Amino acid sequence: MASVDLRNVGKISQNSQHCGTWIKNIEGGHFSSPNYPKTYPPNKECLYILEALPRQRIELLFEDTFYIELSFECRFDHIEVRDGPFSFSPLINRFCGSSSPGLVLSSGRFIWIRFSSDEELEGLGFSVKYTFTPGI
Ligand SMILES: [Ca+2]
Repeated sequence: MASVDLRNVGKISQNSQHCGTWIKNIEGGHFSSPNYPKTYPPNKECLYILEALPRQRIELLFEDTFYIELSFECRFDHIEVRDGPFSFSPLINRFCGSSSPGLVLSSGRFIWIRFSSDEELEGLGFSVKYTFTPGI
């Protein structure tokens, strides 16, 4: 884990729910935060790992309708996107607030995405369309 939200220490097992999926659908598709475009629940963590075919890259297009609780350095609620299959793959960015990330590209065939919300203040979340495109 890149960071620990100290507000949740000691409460991690309480109300903790997980979601997300491993996506290999070569036709592309989309996924969103729980309940989108209605408010996502608190204490939620969703992990998505996208896997394209060898020699492909991944293109993510975030919808303009986007809101994740805004905080300094997105340390509370956020969506974190990494360039690879692991939680320690190079960080592309961490997103929160009302401005949609728009287009995000991987350099290889994997992308790692984690959405996490803490115990208070929620938003409508995110929706993202993904496509797998021919690589370099
Ligand atoms: Ca929150």
